[in-house]
Amino acid sequence: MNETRCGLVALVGRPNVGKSTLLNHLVGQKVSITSRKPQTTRQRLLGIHTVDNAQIVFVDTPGFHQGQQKAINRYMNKTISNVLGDVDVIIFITDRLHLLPEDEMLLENSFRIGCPVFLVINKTDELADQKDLLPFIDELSKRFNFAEVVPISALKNHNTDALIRATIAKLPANPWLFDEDQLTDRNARYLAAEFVREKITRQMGDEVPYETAVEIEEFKEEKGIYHISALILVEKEGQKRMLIGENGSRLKLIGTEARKDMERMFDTKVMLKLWVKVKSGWSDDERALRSLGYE
Ligand SMILES: Nc1nc2c(ncn2[C@@H]2O[C@H](COP(=O)(O)OP(=O)(O)OP(=O)(O)O)[C@@H](O)[C@H]2O)c(=O)[nH]1
Ligand SMILES: [Mg+2]
Repeated sequence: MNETRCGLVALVGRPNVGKSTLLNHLVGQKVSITSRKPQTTRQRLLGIHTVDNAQIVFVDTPGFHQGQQKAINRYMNKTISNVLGDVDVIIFITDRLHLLPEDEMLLENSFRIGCPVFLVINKTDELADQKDLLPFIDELSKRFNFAEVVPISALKNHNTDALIRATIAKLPANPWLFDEDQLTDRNARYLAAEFVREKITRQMGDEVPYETAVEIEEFKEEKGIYHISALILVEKEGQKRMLIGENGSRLKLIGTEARKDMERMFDTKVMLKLWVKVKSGWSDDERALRSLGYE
């Protein structure tokens, strides 16, 4: 067998450009939650793709944003700069054909690292004419020295193979960091909590998701069945009422959807119980964040 290659590859970009959708396609399984709402991903998560002699360790990051100043938002931006410190390739993702101030900042920080930086233009399925890409690519390539430029559609899985090939070409010769069948560094408890948070984000109006955290209180296996109990923390009493819904209908729907994802991921039957509790101020309280696992 050839010499093994392995490296860390960061996926960075503004909120909502499709980083987690892309990660899931690259890994071939949903390990990172996604939604139409910005700031869905809160913590760094690895997605591992092993093929032939190469292991690509993709790092999904929270969307880089400016403006919000709560502890949770600061934590999310800090996560990105920590990740950038030790990666072998940076994949910068955008979903529109001009740069916003956040993009400029992120690009400057990325090029400062010194590793190859790829430009990935996502959501090409939404373009009226693929030719519109060219002037944007031209202009950006004059300003920045991208190692690769790859237009893709993460959703439709277009051109993601080209991205994988280009990435492998930049990986250093290294022993693999993970077993070849491992897909993520996160454990089952973490994924279970995230699946619940995804359903809340997808099913609730704008305010609730940002003020929600999910904590797994019980996770045990009995006769091949996983018994999982999750506590949903919200900031306000009204949010609790909305989440529970009339006669518990909303919470039930969230639970059913989350359970299906868990059963797919863990490949076993799951009994899921959900609880909702008001804990005001958790999202702006450093200690509360730590106790929820945002380290
Ligand atoms: N049309 C289209 N939509 C896409 C594509 N990729 C992602 N999306 C959608 O864009 C939205 C955001 O996707 P995410 O993967 O959650 O984006 P993200 O960059 O991880 O967002 P944050 O975690 O909030 O930073 C979702 O509704 C996706 O379905 C694509 O190639 N085409
Ligand atoms: Mg994400």
